[in-house]
Amino acid sequence: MKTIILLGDDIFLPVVRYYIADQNDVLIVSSQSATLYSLHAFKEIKTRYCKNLSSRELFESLALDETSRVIICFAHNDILISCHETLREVNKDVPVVIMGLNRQDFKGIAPPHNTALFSVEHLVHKQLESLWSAIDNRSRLKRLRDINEACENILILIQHDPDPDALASGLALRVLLGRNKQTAPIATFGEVTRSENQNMIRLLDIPVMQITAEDLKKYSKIAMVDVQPPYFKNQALKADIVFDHHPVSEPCDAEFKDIRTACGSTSTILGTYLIDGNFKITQRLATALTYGIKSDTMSLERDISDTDIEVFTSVYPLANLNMLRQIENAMLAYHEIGAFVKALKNTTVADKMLFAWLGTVVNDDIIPRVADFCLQIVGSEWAFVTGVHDRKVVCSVRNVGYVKHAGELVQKAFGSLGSAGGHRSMAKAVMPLTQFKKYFNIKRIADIEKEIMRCVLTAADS
Ligand SMILES: [Mn+2]
Repeated sequence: MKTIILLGDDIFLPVVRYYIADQNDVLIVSSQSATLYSLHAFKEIKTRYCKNLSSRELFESLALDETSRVIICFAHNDILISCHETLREVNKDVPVVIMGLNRQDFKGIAPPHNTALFSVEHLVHKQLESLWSAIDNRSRLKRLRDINEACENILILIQHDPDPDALASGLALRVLLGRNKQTAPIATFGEVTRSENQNMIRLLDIPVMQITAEDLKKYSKIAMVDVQPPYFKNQALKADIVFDHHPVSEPCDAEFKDIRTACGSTSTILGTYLIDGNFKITQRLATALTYGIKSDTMSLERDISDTDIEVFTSVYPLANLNMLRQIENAMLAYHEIGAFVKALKNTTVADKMLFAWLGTVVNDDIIPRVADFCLQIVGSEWAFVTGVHDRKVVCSVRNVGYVKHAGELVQKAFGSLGSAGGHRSMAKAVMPLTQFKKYFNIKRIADIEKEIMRCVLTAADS
């Protein structure tokens, strides 16, 4: 294949020189004899001097066809345009890459399907950004290691009913710390209730220890993943290490913290450390991370960032997809089906907003699951599912993503009553039951739903 490079400016020489090293039939055309002279050392490269790189005669003499390739390199917009136009007058079929320094150089060029634009600025910018963030991650990793080295054991604490993202993050953190089940156990104050999550624990061998506040004394440090200290309000816990993607409700003074709300999962955040730190990602870890990211982002459909996609793309090919299917193929337990039935009997739709009431629930984990489900009901762009759990009113919110910001709406509606916030399409409000009843002067808990609706509709209107 013949490659012709029209070298308008010397500045591109180092860029193309690396490229042509592995091409076999290259002709470099330049209007600067000094440039061509500098290429004489490379015997295999053919060169040609041409005073006017936009001239019709030049392109006619090159005998181009669709099997050739042309790279046009200019640092000036006007010459780039005239060179490309003349080339296209002579030959419409040859594939062309136009190389400029920055995007400004492409102004006024409407590339046909077989012309592509490439700016050095874009390449460098993208590459540098990713290098800086890799360095950032490695520096943080070093700090993490320093903390880690100074202690005997670390407890990895996750939420009360751990979900796949928390389990995968726990496993990833243990790998980052270079520890095992004994010196860095994953623990919860609650228990794993969902059958998918129990499957994940069994198939990927991620045991979760059930602990009490008493047990905490046995550990030199506490790391929290996918959760932050305010979650454990009653226990007044202090964390030494925090990795999370949930919004910060109260700042915490952990020795090490990495909280990125732009990420769709905590698995994503830990995944970047594994990748940038060149850790070996085993099939087991890759399967866990893939499932962690998938389940928190509804298979990359909800509240994701470029980082989520990058990490997912790295771990997915390493994962055991058969095992993933086995984990996901979980059934609903009978008591869980009850919550769905109850929700469907108690729905109200107003302004494409679906409200469902679950009453008192045994596990608060069922509330977001019902909310996910309700969003599939025709005509609903929003789902607000409310239940009472542990003397708190919990309202789980989902939306289709192209409407108002869920976190902001929930904050506006319930911010003064408890903790309220979240992402673009998923959010949550947790409000103490006693204060809620007092504030709205409610006697029966069945009247809570009415007030939830009123608050939401008022906030949505303002
Ligand atoms: Mn999560």
